[in-house]
Amino acid sequence: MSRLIVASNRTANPGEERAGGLAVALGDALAERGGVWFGWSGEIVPRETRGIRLAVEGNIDFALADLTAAEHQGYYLDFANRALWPVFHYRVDLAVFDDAAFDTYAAVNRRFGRLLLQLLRPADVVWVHDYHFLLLGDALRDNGWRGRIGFFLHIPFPPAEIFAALPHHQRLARGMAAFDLLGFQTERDVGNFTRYMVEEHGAERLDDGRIKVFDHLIRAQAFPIGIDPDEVASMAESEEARTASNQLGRMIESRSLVIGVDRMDYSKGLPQRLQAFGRLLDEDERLCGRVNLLQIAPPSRETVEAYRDLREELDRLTGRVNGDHSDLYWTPIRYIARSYSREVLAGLFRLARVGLVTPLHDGMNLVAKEYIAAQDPQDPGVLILSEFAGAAERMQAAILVNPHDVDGMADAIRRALEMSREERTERWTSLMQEVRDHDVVAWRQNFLSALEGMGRDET
Ligand code: GDG
Repeated sequence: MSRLIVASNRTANPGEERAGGLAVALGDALAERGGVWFGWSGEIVPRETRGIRLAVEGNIDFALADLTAAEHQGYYLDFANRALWPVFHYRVDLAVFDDAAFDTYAAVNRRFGRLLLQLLRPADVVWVHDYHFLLLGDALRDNGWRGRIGFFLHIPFPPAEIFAALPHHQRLARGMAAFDLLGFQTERDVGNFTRYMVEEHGAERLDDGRIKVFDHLIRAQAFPIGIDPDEVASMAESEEARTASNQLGRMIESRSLVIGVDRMDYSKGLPQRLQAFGRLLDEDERLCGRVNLLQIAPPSRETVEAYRDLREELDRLTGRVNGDHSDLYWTPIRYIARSYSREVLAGLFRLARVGLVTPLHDGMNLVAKEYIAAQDPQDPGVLILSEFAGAAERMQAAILVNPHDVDGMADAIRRALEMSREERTERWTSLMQEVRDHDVVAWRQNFLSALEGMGRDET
C-alpha cells in the first residue's frame, strides 16, 4: 500500500493524545499505511530562523513548517479567515479583500508546496485539507509532482455568483483544478462547485461523472464527514461526564435543558438562536421557570473584528433575555464563553432534552452528530437542526429549521419540549443509524478508495 501524505494547516501535536474525531481518523489512516503529516508548526518566527520541524511518531513523520509574522497575517488571518471563510459561508458582506493578503496566501502555498515536495516519494498519495491550501496542489504540480492529489473542503462551497465575488476566484479555481479528486461535505456543495466551473470556466461534464476544465480531468464528489459514535457514547457515560451532568442536573432540578455548543463564530447563528429562545419565553409564560438554555461558546479568532462584534452582540442579547425573564430563583440562559473537555460536553448532551444546532451555514457540523451519539437510547433527546448545516442533507429525522426564522425556531423548541417519548425514540433511532452509516472511518476510507481508484489523467 502506498504511503499517505496528509497536508492540513494545523496537525495533531506529535506524541500527544489526539483530541478526538478528525485528528484520530487521520492519525489512524497515517499509522495504518505509514506516511507524513504536513502542516504549519503553530510557530511564528523571524524569517532568518524560519524552518521545518521534523518529528517521528511510530510510522508517522510529522513535518511542520514555521510562518513569519507577515505570512501569518497575510495567509492565515487576512486571506483565509477574513476573505475565504466569510465568502465560503455566504457572507460576502463580512469579507475583506486585499491583494497583498492574497499574494501572501499564494506565496505560502507555493513555499509549502516546495517543502512538501522534498518529502514525497513517487508512489505516495497526497491528501490536502481545507481552504487554507486551495493552491497547494497547483504548487506541487508546478514543481513537477505527477502523482495523485486529493483535496477535501471542510466548509461549504457557495453558489457560483458568491464564489465569483472573490476578486481572485479565477486563480483559485485554476488552483483547485490541479487536484484529481475534490471532496465536499454535501451534494449541494458539489453542485455549487460544478455549476461554478461550468458557468465561469466552460467546464464540460463527462459521462463518467468527471469534469474537464483548464485541460484537467477532475472529479468532484460528496464525502460527508462523521464522528466515532462509540467513542462519544462511551464518553457520555464516563465518570467525568456523570459528575458534570449530576451537578448541573441538581441545579436545574426538574427543568428541561436545551443545549447549544459552538465555536463562537458568526456562521453558527448564535444571535438568532438566543432571540428564538427569548421569543419562546415572551410568547409562552408557562415555560418561564421550567426550561433552561445552556449555550457553550468558546471564543475563536478574537483578533478579527467580526468576531469581536459577535461577542458583544451575544453578551447584549443574553443580558436582555435574562433581564426580561429571570426571577429570584431562575435565570433562563446560562451562556458560557469558554471550552470544556469532550467528556463533560458528552455528559451535558446526554442530560439535555433538546440539542440546538442552528448555523446559518456550516460544512457539516459535528456537534449535531455528537449530540445524537451521546443520547440515552431509552430516553433520547430531540435534535433541532438548521436546514443549512451540511448535516441536514442526511439527518432528515431531526426537526429541521430555517435559522433566520426566529418564530419558526421558537415553535420548534416548543415542539421538541412537548414531544412524546415514542416520537423522540423513533427519530433518534433513524438519526443514530445515519451517524453510524457515515462515521469518520467510512469518510476517510471512501475518500481514499475513490482517490486511489483514479488514474492521474491529465489531458
Ligand atoms: C469545521 C467546519 C465541519 C466545541 N466546543 C468545544 C469543543 N467543540 C468541538 C465540538 C466539535 C468541534 O469542536 C466543532 O466541529 P464543527 O463541525 O461543529 O465545526 P467547526 O469547528 O466549524 O469545523 C464544520 C468540521 O470542520 C469537520 O469537517 O463539520 O462544518 O466548519 O467536535 O464538539 N470541544 C471541546 N471543548 C469545547 O468547549 N473539547
